[in-house]
Amino acid sequence: MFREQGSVAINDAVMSTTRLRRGLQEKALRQPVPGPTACLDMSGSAQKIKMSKPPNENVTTYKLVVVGDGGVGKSALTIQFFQKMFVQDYDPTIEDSYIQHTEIDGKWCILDVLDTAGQEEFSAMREQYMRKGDGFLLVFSVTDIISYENIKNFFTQILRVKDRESYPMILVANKVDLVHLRKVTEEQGRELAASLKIPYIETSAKDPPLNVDTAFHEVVRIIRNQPVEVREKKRRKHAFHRNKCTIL
Ligand SMILES: Nc1nc2c(ncn2[C@@H]2O[C@H](COP(=O)(O)OP(=O)(O)OP(=O)(O)O)[C@@H](O)[C@H]2O)c(=O)[nH]1
Ligand SMILES: [Mg+2]
Repeated sequence: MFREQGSVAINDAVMSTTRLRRGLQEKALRQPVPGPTACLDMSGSAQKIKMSKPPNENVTTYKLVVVGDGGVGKSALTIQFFQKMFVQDYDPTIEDSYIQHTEIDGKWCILDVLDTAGQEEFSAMREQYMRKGDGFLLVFSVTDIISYENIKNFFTQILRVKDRESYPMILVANKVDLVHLRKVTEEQGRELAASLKIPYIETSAKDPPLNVDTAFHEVVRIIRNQPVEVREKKRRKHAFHRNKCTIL
């Protein structure tokens, strides 16, 4: 169903990475947005480096939120996507956010990704981040049947918070490299996705990564493919909140 992108940006500009771990807020890491970005074109037999246009100021920002139970690999996927490395250690997240310019299907955009806490003790924060998301990655681990069963709770909570019957989301079955520990089959994953009417993808955050970029890019595609009236309604709602004045 999914293909890896033919063109993979290898030098995307990480504008800022804010990490909030165990109550400690590290200083935001800021790097200047470089000029033309080199892209490694993996399509065809020969690999070639091509230069893409630098992003202009009018690029759209997509706020993506990664949700799912604790330990399913939300941070590993997010860090693999942004920093191209696999984090072996488990350090439970409170809330981490990453921002990056990137090119998806030939169009530049800003990806603002929120990596959330899966641990139950932080569940009170869920509604707040759900309100902010334009699209969601619902992650479970194929080695953890409970995380698979809990996906429905995340799904219904998002729809309730958004007051919508559907919303841009993708079901992500992570840790598929752990073949011998697998408890949830691909068929079960696809069944769940079909029942929720959202796309399904199998990933591994471990090196070599599988479908990690595709999972994030796919959510952006779903957001971009929303009917115009849904996007317009959202734009008007934002404008209303921006322009709202208080009568004293
Ligand atoms: N083999 C394998 N291990 C993974 C994969 N993804 C994550 N892990 C490991 O699983 C453990 C938990 O991963 P995290 O990414 O920290 O899990 P999380 O979902 O962010 O957990 P919380 O922050 O508590 O919500 C870590 O030891 C990771 O190295 C994967 O695709 N394959
Ligand atoms: Mg985490």
